Amino acid sequence: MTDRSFDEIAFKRAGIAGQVVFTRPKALNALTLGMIQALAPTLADWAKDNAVRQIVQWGDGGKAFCAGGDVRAVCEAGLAAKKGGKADPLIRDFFFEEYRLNRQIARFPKPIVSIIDGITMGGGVGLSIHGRYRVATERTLFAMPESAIGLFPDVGGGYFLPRLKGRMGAFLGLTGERLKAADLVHLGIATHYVDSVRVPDLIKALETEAADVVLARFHSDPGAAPIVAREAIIDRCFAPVSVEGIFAALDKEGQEWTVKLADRLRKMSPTSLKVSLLQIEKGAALSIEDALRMEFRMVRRAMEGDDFYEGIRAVLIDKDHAPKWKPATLAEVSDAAVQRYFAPMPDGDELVFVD
Ligand code: QUE
Repeated sequence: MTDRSFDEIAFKRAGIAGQVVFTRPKALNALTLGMIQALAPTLADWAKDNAVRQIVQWGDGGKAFCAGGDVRAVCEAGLAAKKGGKADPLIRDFFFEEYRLNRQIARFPKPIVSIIDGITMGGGVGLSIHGRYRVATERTLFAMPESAIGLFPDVGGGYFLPRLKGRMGAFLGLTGERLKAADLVHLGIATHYVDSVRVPDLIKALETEAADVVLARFHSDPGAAPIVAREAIIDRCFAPVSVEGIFAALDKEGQEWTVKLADRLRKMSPTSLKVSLLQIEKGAALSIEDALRMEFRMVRRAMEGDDFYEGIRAVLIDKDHAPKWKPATLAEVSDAAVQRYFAPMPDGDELVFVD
């Protein structure tokens, strides 16, 4: 019944497991609206199906779990609409459906095991972080890189980032820092570590045995976490409540690492940095639903601006990595412009959840 195949995602009931495979390896399994629209109803079926005790999801191709949302398609739709064509529903629907799926995963009544073997960024983080278990391997590369494309750490970043220890969430959300397995286990982002050669056996075991038991048996030590040596500096430098304050703190620190980090941050969208920092501050007190509702307001404002399209052009289309942000400096990003991202849209369109 729930064995369904689409060209970008596949589902299989195997023993006590519902299996989800992302099958767009050439696009690093970046999440399309079609994948979201196939996954959401399948999860809803599995939630009610007593034969399904747990969910396991992974990516095809050995390179990525899921590299993000298919933001290139959203960008193209947005640009066409800006050129005077009619508004493409994809711009709104992609994020609407994606964030609802993030919440469905967060509230899912059965364990979800995400095998984050390879690139796990942006939208791929949203598919995995809200579930019960994340298994990292030696190939895992995890990041919330949206500030580089004029966006902000969405898919529930407003919920999970402020819940990481110290100021780690602000650091990850603003810089897009890429983390490997040992750091992920240390921070609690990954719940387990398994060498990638053992992943097929792990998936097999999850067909017959409860996830907690299987994972405890397969887990091994990922080694020392390099981030530990930097936690104190990160907590100091990302404590300020303003982006200008963060730059001042990094400059004051004056180490080779903080100088490089500040240089990297200066290449990010100034609007994204300010909006993201406020998102993470506000999100600390929000439920997952309220955080996602906030992010849906934010993303619709981002689609009205210029930085998202310029970021996609610079990073994914022309690949010159030289975006021309508007505004180009932090000083030009007014408080009013930042606040607008958090206000309801005049059309009254809000993210709504259905059970
Ligand atoms: C920042 C991002 C994303 C990114 C690169 C960034 C992102 C995203 C992709 C991506 C990667 C591979 C694909 C694809 C998109 O790259 O969110 O379609 O095949 O999805 O610097 O936020």
